[in-house]
Amino acid sequence: MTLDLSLYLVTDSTSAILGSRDIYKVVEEACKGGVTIVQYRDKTSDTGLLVETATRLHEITKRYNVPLIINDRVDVAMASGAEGVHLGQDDMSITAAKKILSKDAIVGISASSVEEAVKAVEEGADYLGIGTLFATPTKTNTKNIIGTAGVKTILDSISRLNRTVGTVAIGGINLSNVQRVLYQSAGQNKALDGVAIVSAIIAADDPKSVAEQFKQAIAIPPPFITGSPEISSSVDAGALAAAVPEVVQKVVNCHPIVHSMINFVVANFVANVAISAGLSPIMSQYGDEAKDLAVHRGGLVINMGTLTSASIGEYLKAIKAYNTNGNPVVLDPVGAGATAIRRDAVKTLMAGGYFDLIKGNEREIRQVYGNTSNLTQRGVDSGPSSLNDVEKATLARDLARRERNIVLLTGAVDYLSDGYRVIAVKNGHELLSKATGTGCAIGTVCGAYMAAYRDDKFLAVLAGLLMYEIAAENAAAKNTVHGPGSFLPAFLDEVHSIWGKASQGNVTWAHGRAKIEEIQL
Ligand code: 3NM
Repeated sequence: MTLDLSLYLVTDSTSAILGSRDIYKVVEEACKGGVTIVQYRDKTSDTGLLVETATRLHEITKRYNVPLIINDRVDVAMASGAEGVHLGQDDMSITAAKKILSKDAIVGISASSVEEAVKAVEEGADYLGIGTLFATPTKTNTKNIIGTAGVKTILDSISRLNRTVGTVAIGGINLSNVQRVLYQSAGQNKALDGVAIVSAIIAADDPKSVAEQFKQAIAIPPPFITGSPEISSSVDAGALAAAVPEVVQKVVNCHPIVHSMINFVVANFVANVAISAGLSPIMSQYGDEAKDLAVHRGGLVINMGTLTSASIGEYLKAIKAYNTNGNPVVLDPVGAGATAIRRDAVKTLMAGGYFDLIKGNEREIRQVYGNTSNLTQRGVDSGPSSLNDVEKATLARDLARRERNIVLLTGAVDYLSDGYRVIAVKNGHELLSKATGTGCAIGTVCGAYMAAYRDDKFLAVLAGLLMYEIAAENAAAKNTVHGPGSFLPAFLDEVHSIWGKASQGNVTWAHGRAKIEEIQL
């Protein structure tokens, strides 16, 4: 039997998951639906019952040409004729299991860190069960919750070894996140070979149909992958700048809807910026509304500036709706490092959905990346910078590469990266930092730009940002502007003026204005 790990079913006989269903029936239905390998996992039954159940399961899986793997117990695998074992870190070693089992037996092992994974590959494991990916009620005594970023780190490390090994991720995988998991956890040279699923199939009313839906989902990229982003490590800043006016024209002519779950301090200002920029804003905080809003070709912005105990659940519902419809989502992790609640919120949101763009100041982006030694954030301000230009550019690139998205690190100089290209944007004006809402509105503008210009979301964000910052420069240059109070209305006027020109196909507003340069790292 060939080892196809693409849809790996792990059984669970507990009342919480299997309930009163018949394990044989569930496994047979799952095989009919297309699972490619089955692990019998039962932590409590006596050996006699384990062997009896494994033997009956093996009769079923053989009929579908699906290998059966036994959790933990080499003796049960041998007695039942199963094709292999799955070992935990505290079980018999791979070497010992290989000595006892037949030559072609499959030996897999759980790995939750780079060290465990590398050791397992060196000892000859046939595959690794990498996890725990996301927190899951199915197994609560897990060692590490590693997320897609942790899986990617492990894949990158083992891809450098001179032995290949199969890989599946496990923990909290379901139909709504499986495509994102496969997409975001892919390493530079090695992607997962499959996903391991317990409750999403075992507890399903119709395991066959759910297995079929997994097969379909696994076969195609996630819906939020639009256009054909050209991954190139070098940037022609001049060509990017030249492309911007046409992107702005296309966006304003689309009049895209932008749904901002934004903080209450700035909601009115941000809605006014959006209208002035030719966008169609809605400021709903009600997650269930997203189902209806996400069907339009619009964007969603999650801005956690005034987080409440109810916010996270509402955000997650909305993110799911936009991810499912393939429409862009922006994360603006306002004050991400300021409190323990916000630090946890960032982790929950990142585990709960895909963000096409993460936009934040230096401290926020560092917090999202997890690079927070010597870092405390007081309130929502960025505070003094502790990174130099190269470090900021590197941070933006590394976060974007890890999440497979776009990162905009804002400041006096903004750094924009898609994980490969990095550009510094030196446009804008100091007065933008003297009033609330001016940073938040960038998230809303960029969400709308990505929604309306899908061919290249990196260029879309750059276009939104340049439109915005050139408008700020124009406003600040007016002789009626003396400070933040007079700047804000002038800024809205200038955003509106660029909209007017762009909608007529007049591109002069952008001539010679972009101050962007490629950063070579
Ligand atoms: N092993 P579900 S997590 C069996 O981290 C198991 O090694 C894990 O269940 C690990 O698909 C897990 O229902 C349970 O979330 C996964």
